[in-house]
Amino acid sequence: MVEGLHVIVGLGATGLSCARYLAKKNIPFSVMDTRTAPPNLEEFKKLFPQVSLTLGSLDDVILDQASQIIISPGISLQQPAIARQLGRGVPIIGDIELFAMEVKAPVIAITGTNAKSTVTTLVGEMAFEAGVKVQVGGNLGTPVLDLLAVPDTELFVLELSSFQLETTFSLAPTVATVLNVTPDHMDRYATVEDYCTTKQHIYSNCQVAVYNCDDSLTDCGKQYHKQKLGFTLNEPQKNEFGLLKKNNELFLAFEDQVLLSTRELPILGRHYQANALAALAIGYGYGLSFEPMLRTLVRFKGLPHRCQLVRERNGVLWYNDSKGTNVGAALAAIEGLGDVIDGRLILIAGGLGKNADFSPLVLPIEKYAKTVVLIGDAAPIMAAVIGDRVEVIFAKTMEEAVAVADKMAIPGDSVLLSPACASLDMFNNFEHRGQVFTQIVQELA
Ligand code: UMA
Repeated sequence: MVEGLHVIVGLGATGLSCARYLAKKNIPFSVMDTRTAPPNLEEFKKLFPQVSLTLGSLDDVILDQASQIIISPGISLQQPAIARQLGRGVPIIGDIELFAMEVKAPVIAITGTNAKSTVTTLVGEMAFEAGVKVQVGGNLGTPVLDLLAVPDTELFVLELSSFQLETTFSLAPTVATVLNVTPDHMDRYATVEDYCTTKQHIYSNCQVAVYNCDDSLTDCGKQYHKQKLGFTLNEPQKNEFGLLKKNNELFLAFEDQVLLSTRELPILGRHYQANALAALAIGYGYGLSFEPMLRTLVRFKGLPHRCQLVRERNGVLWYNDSKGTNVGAALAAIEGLGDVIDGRLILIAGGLGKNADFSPLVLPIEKYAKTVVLIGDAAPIMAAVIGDRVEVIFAKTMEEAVAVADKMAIPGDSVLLSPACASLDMFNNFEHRGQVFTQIVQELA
C-alpha cells in the first residue's frame, strides 16, 4: 500500500466502504465529492468526525497532496481535476484494485453490458448450493471491500462494471467473463471500441476465460488465459455450452452432453437461456459439478426489475424490466418476450438517454410491438427514431403511461416496461422506477 495521504473521491456506497477500509488500516485519508449532499454524508460524519471532507467540488489543493487517489466508479477519469492528477502521474485506483491487492480466495469476475447481475447472482447461488462459502457483490450492490471483511470466504463472485474495470490493474480472476457488449454509457466513452476494450480488460491475468460465441466483442482471442470456454445459443462445439435439440425438445448442453430441458427453466425467453448457459460455463470453469448448478437453474426465479412478471389482469401480462437501462437490455427483453407471447407488446420506454443510438430498437419494435408509450427526457428523440412505423404515444408520468398501456392492451398482449434509458430524470434510480411502475400496475382495478 502506498504511503502518505489517500484521497477518496466520491461518497456513495463505494466511497464509504473505502473510508471504512482505510480507517481499519490506520491509513490517513481525506474525502471529496462533487455533490453537496452525497448519499452517505450523515453516516460518514458519525463514523469519521475528524476526517477532512470537501463537498460541492473537487479540491485541487488537497488532490495535489495525494499520494494515491481512490476514485468511485461514478466519476469519470476525464473529470478535469482527476485528469490533471493523472497527468501529474498520481496513482488513481478504484475499490476493486484495493480488493485485488489483498484478496486471498479465488475470484470469479463477471462483466458485460447486460445480464451481469442475473448471471452473477446465479453463479453465486450455484456455488452456495455446491457447499462453497461464497460472497457475491461488486456492481451488483455490496462494495467489494465490505465483502473482504467477511471471514472464511472460499470464493468471491463479483459483478464488475466498465467503470470499475477502468481503475483495476492487478485482479487475477480464476474465471473471467464478458457476457455481451452492446453500446452503453456513451456519455463516458468516446467510442464503442473504448468501452469494449475496458470490458475485455477483465480477462487480464485470468485462468479461465468464458466468452459468448455469439458476440465476437466478448472474445479475448488467445491472450491471457490458460483455458477458454464458450457459450452459445447454437449447437455447442468442443469446450462450449449451448442448445441441443433432441426429439423436438431443446436442452441446455455441454458439447454433446445433454444437461437440462429448457422447459425446466422457470424464466421464459432466449435471452435467459443464454444467461443459464453462461452461468453453467462459469461454474464449470471454476470446478463446480453439474448437479448443484442444475438444481439452482430449476429453482431460480430471477431478479427484481429484470423482465419480472408483475401481474396478469384481464388476459394481459405486465412485465417490469426497469433494469433495461440501455438499448441492448431493452432489445433483449423485447425480443426475448416478443418471441414467446401470443399477442403483441405495448412497450413503455424512455428516460435519460445517455446519448444512446436508439435505432437498433426500431426493427424489433416494429416486429413485436403495437404501441410504444414514451416517457422522460429521451421521449422526443426516441419518437423521431421510431417514426410512424408503430403507434407512439407520449406520457408525462408513469401513471399516465400505465393508463395508456392499459387502454391499448387486449387479452394475449403483454405490457413491458423496458425503458432503454437511465431513470434519473424522473426517479431516484431504476429500482425506484420499477417500484413505482409495479405499484401502479398492482393498483389497477
Ligand atoms: N457522483 C457525483 N460526484 C461524485 C461522486 C459521484 O456526481 O463526486 C455521482 C455519479 O456520477 C453517479 C452517482 O453519483 O451518478 C453515484 O456514483 P458513485 O460512484 O458514488 O456510486 P456508488 O454509490 O459508489 O455505487 C457504485 C456503483 N454505481 C456506479 O457505478 C454509478 C453501483 O452500481 C455499485 O452497486 C456500487 O458502486 C457498489 O460497487 C450501480 C450502477 O448503476 C448499480 N452501476 C452502473 C451500471 O450498472 O450501469 C455502472
